[in-house]
Amino acid sequence: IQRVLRPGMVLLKRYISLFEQINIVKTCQTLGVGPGGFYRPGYKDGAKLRLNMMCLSMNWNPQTRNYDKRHPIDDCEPPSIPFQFQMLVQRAIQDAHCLINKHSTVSNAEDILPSMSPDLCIINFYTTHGRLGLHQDRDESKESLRKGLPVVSVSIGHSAEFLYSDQRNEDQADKVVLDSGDVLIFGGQSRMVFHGVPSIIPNSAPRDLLAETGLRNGRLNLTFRQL
Ligand code: MD3
Ligand code: FE
Repeated sequence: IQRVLRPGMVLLKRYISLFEQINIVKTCQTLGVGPGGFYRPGYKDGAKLRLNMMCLSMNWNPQTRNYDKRHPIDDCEPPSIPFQFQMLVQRAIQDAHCLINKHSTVSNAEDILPSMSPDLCIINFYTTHGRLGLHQDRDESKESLRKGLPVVSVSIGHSAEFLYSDQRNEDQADKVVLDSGDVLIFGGQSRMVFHGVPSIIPNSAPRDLLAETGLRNGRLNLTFRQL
């Protein structure tokens, strides 16, 4: 049930094996504790985001909306993006291209969904009360946005409702559920779409994933971008 939701927006359902999901959680747990790790960011107006965040390779700061070589709280240099994550992103884009070729008559899937090589990974951790309001991601470079270089998003743990829309309005938004192991790719024409996570669905994670990782009531979302 892999789907092209819109031009440039591809959902690869249950794409990541349970084994690989467990590895990703363990990697995030190892990288996420201590200096350079997860923290609860705030916006410019002082409001806190309803999630914990950490970044790999570069830091993105929600408060300044700038990129930085160092962690906003403890001044550490961020860990690099593990090779295993880089490979996953390349494979997902390739498979999205195959899907686009199957469902359209374009000569080159690259024209609908360009390839990219990530130099930033943002890891969001939501508990069951976590949420993220509708927003656009437009802090990447002008070239990156102009080319429609995609964001590749990986969901692990409890499922989330995900809204996306051409407008900032939640009532007109389309909704899909993102389950553990799903990969969602946003590029080309869909790169500037409004999107958000209105709620996390409690007790929806694979039981074996919780047993192996102690993820308890959380959801991890990894987004890969090229700045
Ligand atoms: C569409 N994260 O990190 S992932 C974000 O579940 C973000 O944590 C959500 O929105 C989360 O900025 C949604 C799907 C996603 C990520 C980035 C996008 C959709 C996107 C960028 C542009 C358009
Ligand atoms: Fe976003």
